[in-house]
Amino acid sequence: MTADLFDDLPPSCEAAQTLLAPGAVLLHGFARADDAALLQAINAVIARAPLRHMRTPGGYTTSVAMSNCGPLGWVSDPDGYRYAALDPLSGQPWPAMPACCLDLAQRAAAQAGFAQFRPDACLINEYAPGAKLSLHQDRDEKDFSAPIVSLSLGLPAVFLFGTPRRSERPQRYRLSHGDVVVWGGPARLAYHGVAPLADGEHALLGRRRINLTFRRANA
Ligand code: MD3
Ligand code: FE
Repeated sequence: MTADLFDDLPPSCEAAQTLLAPGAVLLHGFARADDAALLQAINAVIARAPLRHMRTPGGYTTSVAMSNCGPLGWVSDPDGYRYAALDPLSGQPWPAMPACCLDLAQRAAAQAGFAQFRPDACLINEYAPGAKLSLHQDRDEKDFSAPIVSLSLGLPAVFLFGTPRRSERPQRYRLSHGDVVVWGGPARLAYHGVAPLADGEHALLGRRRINLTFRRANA
């Protein structure tokens, strides 16, 4: 059992938040109270749209297993990256975004100053020990004025957060179970990635980390 800094806060107290960089707000433990409901909703999504390792245009396969919910889903294959309305595995629309997930994303965005956030895509990333995400920008969306909201569940990860210039060395942050980050404004096009996941055992999720990113893909 890990001691948690925020277990002692009275229920009426707002959870702590940290400005990581201009436009990047970390809401510590924002989703912890809802973790079981969120996991149940995610499990229902991935029962219909299974997590899968995607092919990349460069000829690799992602070490992270991915799926999506919502009107659009982010997909990668040898032809490139794009948002698609149909799951290429099933030919069916992606499962709807669960209400508890959408609600969480909108509450977090509002807390960070984006009261009008209406995500139309939610990418689900599952990390087993050793899985990683190389430094990249998220720029397949049409309108960069909308933020991206990320939700971390399960094992903690070392998140690499750079700048809009790939050459600048990224800062490292730990993202823990229940943390939510809103990436908007000047942080929206920052390079970012995830270091190889360290092995461990999480009480609710077991030997893995799940990250959801809520996005506005179409303008
Ligand atoms: C900063 N996912 O799916 S979440 C991704 O933990 C992705 O699975 C990581 O990067 C993960 O594209 C990181 C944090 C995150 C997400 C999107 C961002 C940070 C971001 C977009 C712009 C800047
Ligand atoms: Fe990303």
